[in-house]
Amino acid sequence: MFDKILIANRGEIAMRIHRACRQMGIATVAVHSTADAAAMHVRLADESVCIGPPPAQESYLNIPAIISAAEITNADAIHPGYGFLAENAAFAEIVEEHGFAFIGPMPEHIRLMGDKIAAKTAMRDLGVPIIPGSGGTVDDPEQAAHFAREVGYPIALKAVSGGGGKGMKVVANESEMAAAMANARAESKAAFGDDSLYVEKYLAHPRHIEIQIIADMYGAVVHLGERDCSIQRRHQKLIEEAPSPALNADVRAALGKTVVKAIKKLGYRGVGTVEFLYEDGGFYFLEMNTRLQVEHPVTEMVTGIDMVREQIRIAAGAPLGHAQRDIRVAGHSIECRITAENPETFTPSPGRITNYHVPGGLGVRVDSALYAGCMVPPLYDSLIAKVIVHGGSRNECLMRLRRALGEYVVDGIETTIPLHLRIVSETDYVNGVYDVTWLEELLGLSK
Ligand code: MV4
Repeated sequence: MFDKILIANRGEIAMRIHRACRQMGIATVAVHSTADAAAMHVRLADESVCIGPPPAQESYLNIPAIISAAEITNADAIHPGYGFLAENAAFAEIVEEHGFAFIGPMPEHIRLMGDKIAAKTAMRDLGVPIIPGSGGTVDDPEQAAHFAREVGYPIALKAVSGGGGKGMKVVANESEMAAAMANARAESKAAFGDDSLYVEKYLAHPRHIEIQIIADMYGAVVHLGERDCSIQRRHQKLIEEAPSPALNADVRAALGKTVVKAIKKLGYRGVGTVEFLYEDGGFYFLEMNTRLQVEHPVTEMVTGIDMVREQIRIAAGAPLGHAQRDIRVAGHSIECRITAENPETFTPSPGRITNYHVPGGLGVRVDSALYAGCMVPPLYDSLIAKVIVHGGSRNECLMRLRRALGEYVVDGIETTIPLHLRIVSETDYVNGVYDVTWLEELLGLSK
């Protein structure tokens, strides 16, 4: 096992990784920008190294500075968290070339899943259902229209380098094709420096459902059920839950089995999330994330499995600690992502926390690096806390969530707590009747 791990991240996820390490008797090294010198993730760590000025490009994304920090502190391994360098295959290679263990998948799998067409083709070949479409890129409107006639309108035009929501255009009929393609190409070129596009059948009201898997380096793979992440606005998730209100145990087991079989054949190692769109009883592969996710706590709460501990064990060469038959989804869990934003306009609201009170009680977990007097700097992601509840039933979660959100005091900045309180009392949300368009419709944002 590792003696010392460098945590190449900040905020709540650096805290989360530190906690797993401390519990396993592993020393931690925090890295931080000058803006985060007083941050809680730095205060808790056994050692810390300043790696640069506030802009992430010069600190949390500064690969030479992070490698140097690992060298001078004599760390054994580097955990990238999520965001920043977590899905950078070149970083994973550099970490290993310098003699440190990368706590994450092999670079080849990070690279494969970063290419949206290659990922889709690979998953299809491994027996995972995909959305019908062109398969490869489309060169001109005539070729795009050919595939569109094949799968039926409406279709989605997607950027090969897209992912995460950017660069998608919906085309309702053939007369719109040429203009939509020109538009999508220009946007994709500007956003990703690549204007290649592909065609897919468009699903109008899907749910976003993702399967969590864990694989060790000896070919053992298990799934930990699904998360429903359909409550989102502009491709930012706000609330996630496990299990999905839309699935039953048989559907879960069947999808889990398909995914485990594919991941096994792929020879994947580490934790991973296989994302699907779910509509009218059908699942369609969207993409695979090769990192620990923001929403991993809801899976931890219903399975009792510490996912960061598993990541560390797997990277150190330990076999999986759980067989599929031992994994049970017990009760229900819901997570609210609290951001430092105005709850109506979503304008960022950085600043100093003047007064702070964290909710607690049975079945309530708060993952955050906030403390009274801390600064929320303006340069990073606006996520400041995750309020996670666990209960015997979904209804028990909702009651605990309303109580916990009502108790949470974060003074000095604006937060999205009031919006979360509103959502968890909406009739459709309470009934579990929602899809990826639901929140934007509630907020009057849909086109
Ligand atoms: C789709 C879709 C409907 N049909 N593809 C948006 C993010 C990107 N990774 C995939 N996305 C979508 N792809 C087809 N063929 C609807 C979405 C989509 C969406 C997907 C997941 C979560 C939230 C979403 C919100 C709007 C649209």
